[in-house]
Formats: sequence, C-alpha cells, structure tokens
Amino acid sequence: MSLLGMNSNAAFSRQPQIINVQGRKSMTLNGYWKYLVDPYQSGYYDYRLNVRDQQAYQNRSEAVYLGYQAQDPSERVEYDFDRADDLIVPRDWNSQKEKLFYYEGAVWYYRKFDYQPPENGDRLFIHFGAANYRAHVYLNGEKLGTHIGGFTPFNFEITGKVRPKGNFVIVMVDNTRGMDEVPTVNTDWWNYGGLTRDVSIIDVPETFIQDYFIQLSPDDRDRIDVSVTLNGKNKAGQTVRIEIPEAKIKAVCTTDDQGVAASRVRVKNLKLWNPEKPYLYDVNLIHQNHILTDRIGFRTLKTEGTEILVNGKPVFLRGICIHEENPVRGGRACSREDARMLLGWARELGCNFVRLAHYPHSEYMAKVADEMGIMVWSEVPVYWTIQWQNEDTYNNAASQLEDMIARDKNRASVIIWSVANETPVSPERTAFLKKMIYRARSMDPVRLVSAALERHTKPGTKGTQVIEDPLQEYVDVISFNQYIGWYDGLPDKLKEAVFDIGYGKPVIVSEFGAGALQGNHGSRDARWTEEFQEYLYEETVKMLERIPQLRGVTPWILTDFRSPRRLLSGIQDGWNRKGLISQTGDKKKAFYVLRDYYKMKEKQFGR
Ligand code: GCB
Repeated sequence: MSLLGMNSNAAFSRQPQIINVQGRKSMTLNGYWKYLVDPYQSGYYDYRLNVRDQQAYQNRSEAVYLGYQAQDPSERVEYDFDRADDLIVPRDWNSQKEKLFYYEGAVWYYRKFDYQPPENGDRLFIHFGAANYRAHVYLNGEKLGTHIGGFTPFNFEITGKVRPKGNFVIVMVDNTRGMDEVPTVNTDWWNYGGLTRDVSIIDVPETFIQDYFIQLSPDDRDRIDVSVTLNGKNKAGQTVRIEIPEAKIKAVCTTDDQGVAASRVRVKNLKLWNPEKPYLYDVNLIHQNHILTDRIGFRTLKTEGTEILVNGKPVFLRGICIHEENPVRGGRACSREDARMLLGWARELGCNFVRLAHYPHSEYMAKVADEMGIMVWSEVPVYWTIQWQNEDTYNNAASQLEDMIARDKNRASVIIWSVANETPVSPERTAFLKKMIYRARSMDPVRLVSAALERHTKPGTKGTQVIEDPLQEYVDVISFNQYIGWYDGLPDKLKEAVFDIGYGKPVIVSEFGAGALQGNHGSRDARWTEEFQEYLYEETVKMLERIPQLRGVTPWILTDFRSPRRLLSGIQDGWNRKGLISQTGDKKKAFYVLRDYYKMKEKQFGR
C-alpha cells in the first residue's frame, strides 16, 4: 500500500531490461541532483487527492511540481528546483542529510542535462540501477513511467524526446513502506531511500542486442549455450555473431520472429572459472557493425546427492552474509569500490562464498565477485511476512526475481538464486514460493535455487533440530537460519544440538550469530561482549561438524549494519551488532574463530 492507502502496483509499468549497461555507449547522469522533500506528496496529488501527475504539468494554472518555471512574476508556482539543495546520485538520501536520516516518504529529484540527439537512427534510453522503492520518472515534463521495487534496474525509452540543450529529468522517489509491498513493512534493515544506484542515458542502434545469456552447458563441458535477444524493428532474421577471440571461438546464429537467436557452440579446452583461478574471457556479441563486449567466466554447476559440484568437484561454501551497506562511510553501498571493500573483507575471512542478503545488491558486487573468485547467493526481498494471497504482491516479487536473474545471469560467480528468507509455513506461502522457484528455473536452468528456511527443536527431544517445511522438496539446496545460543537459549545449548534433515540434498546453514559491541569485553556469559560472540562461534562451528550434509555456511553477518529495530542504548543505538566487523571497520574476536574454521575447511575441500 502506498502512503495514501492506494495499491500502487496497478500503476506498474515495465519495459524489457537492457543488460550490460556498462558495455554500451552512454552518458552518466550521476552527480549532483536538486531535490525537494514532499511528505504529503503534494506534487503528486492535488487537494482533492486526484493524481495531478502529467495533467498538472500541462495545465499551467495549477501549482505544479514538475519542472515548470514561472514565465512572469504574477504566476503562482510554489516550488523552485533551481533554488533547492543538492543530493549526490548514486547514494541514499538518509546518509547524506541529517534531516533525512529517518525520513520515509517522497522526494523529488531534478537534474538538467544537454544531449545531442543521435542523427543516425540510434535510440536512447534512460537507465536506473535502482531507486528505492517506487519511482515516477518524467522527462521534459512528460511522464515516462513508474517502477516499483527498490533493488532492481529499469529503463525507459526516450528516443525523440531529448533536445540538444536544456533537458530536465525529474524522479519522484518514494520509500514509504507498505503491507502489500516486497519487502513488506517489517524488516531488520534500514529503509534507505533515493536514487541509490547509477543513472545513465544509453545510446543503442535502432535494432540492438538487448539481452543475452551465455553459459557452459550443464552436461557437456565442450559446449556453450548461447541465446541473444534483439530489440527493434528489424529483429527477425538477423545475423548475430559470437566471438571469444582468446579461445578462438567464432559462431553465427540467426534470430527468429521474436528476435531471439539461440545456438550451441562447440568449444575445446576452455579454461574454466573457479574460485582459485577465476578465469574470465572477453566475449564479443556482434550485430551489424556494433560490438557489445562482456567478461564472462565458464563453469559447470550441479548437485549430486548431498554434494554441490563446481566443475565436477565437490565444494564447501565458506561464506558470510552481507548487507549492501558501507558501515564506515554510512549508507547504502553503491560503487565498485564499495564492492571491493566488502568482498575484500570476506576474502580476509577466508571466504569463497557470500550471501548477498536480503535483496539484489548492485551489479558491481557480482562483477567484482567474478574477478575475485567468490561465489554468490543472490536473493529477493521476500522477507518474513509478505502477503501470500495478494496477486499484486506475487507479481511484484516475481518481477524483482526476473529482473535480478536477467541482470546477473552471465556472472559465473552467481551460483544460487534465493527466493525468500524466514517465511512462515502455510499452504499459501508454499504455493507462492513454489511458483517463484519454477520461474527462476525456467529462466535459468543451471543455477541452484534455495530459500533460507527455519528450524526448531523437535518436541520431546533434548536437542534434535528439524526443518518442518514442505519447500524442502522443491529447492536444490536446503538452507536454514538458526540462532541457538542467541534467540534460543545460551551458547551451551549448542552442545546438545543434533540435526535430523531428510531429502538427501546439500545443506547450507544460511545464518547464525550473536550481537557484540566491538571493544566491549567481559565474561563469555555476558551478552553484547566480544567474548560472548566468540564463544557462540566456537560452539557453533563444533556443532556444524555434526551435520553430515553440510556443504556451506553463511554466518550473520560481515559487518554491523543499521536497523531501526535495534533500540538498546549504549550498545545498539540503531545498529544490528551481529557483525564480525564493527562500523569503524574493526574486527571482533569471533572474526578469527570463523577464519580458523575456514582454514580447516579449505584444507579439507580445497579452495
Ligand atoms: C534473521 C534475519 C536477519 C536478521 C537476523 C537478526 O534471522 O534473517 O535479517 O537481521 O535474523 O539479527 O535477528
């Protein structure tokens, strides 16, 4: 539900996603944008609560918010972007302006730009890496569309709408939480609002390569499966060439009526991507005289019984959960440098795997992970108590899943799509998630699908842990969060825990942890001390050894992160303190317990 109680998903307009934006001719719109805070959305609704939107802009007698400038001093225009303050894009607003720290609502962003429109028939699009949560986008006073979902990219075509001088783009970003949204009102992370990722204008040929999917065949290492999608008037019957110069691969395929060209390309002695040697090839896709290049790694991936096999070799996923936050600077992580910092810490910990919780992180994360050889779990914000019976909510969640997969499906590092976190079992919820799982599989037949489930102690037993969730049947990997010793008793209780898990599938413990304030020392029995957290980690890693099907762990969490649910003064002060690294970048004692455990696992399984 939006602020005014109207279901906004109905207004959802979505154009097919253009992938690999960084590989295209483009102009950045990052930098300073003007902004106006509009808690009553008076630029969007008039005093009768009618949407003024575009009509208002055209009707100059109205007080409008859409970039109109007064033509003479008698005109009533109750806003002026030119006199407004600036925000940096990409970044959330909360961490940039003190007055916006707790703000949840609408903010109007405004930016002028000049752009020489192409004269060769090329098309233009405006592309947003993400806007949290709802974005209404206008160019030169005309509405382009609306996007819902705070962590996925979107674009609108602006061909023919751009002039050489004096364009202005306006975006109303609204991060109001809603019961029927994805995520819903209740989360354990900060609801950072704003244009949180890169914004750019992209210039593409009249008919262009919009999307492609290139990966090693799951059952034949000497074959790459390629599919390329063209967009444009002449998309049918077109020749598309695929070249991997370093591997001396050249292939040609032709598009069908839908503009899709599919091909199975024979390859020989390809150097495979793996965490030890994350080999990436330059892959060129050529249509007419346009070349689109990506750096792609090739690896196989499957499960066999309780094993996860990467290039046919069993792996143990030495992971850590990460929120998309730069705790030191404050606010959402948004750049390649932020990704390097977070994944660099994970590497120091000895990780070969990260769980990017609880929503799709920026594209840089998977790209840097590709380069560093770190495997990735990528998730959609189907978190806790979504409205399982609401069709709009399902469509919203499915769109976010589709856009996440569309964007990152060519990243070898990504091995797991997760459809949910800690959702309460019910027939409606299982039906919802089953559909999500099928959707993920139909888009990507290779990657594994999972969801972070819950466990509990079997009644009448001392410490037998069971997962009573029918979803286990449908996922490839059984993952569950468990907080024995923190939300469930004290760390000593971990000594008694044994696991009774069925289905014969690989298992990942997708969360465990304890809160500790860095620098707070004391007895291992005292909550919030580093020693308590350290002891819980020591006992947990011992317990993990008692789960025979265990093939991965992602403790909660790499760094402390902001959460409005964390109210304990002097300790939490608005931070979830389960990080192994503090907000100042200092490591807590438990960091070293996990690092030692991972050294041992590395010896056992290899990198
Ligand atoms: C969980 C959630 C995670 C929370 C964490 C906690 O189970 O999945 O989002 O932040 O517990 O710290 O309570």
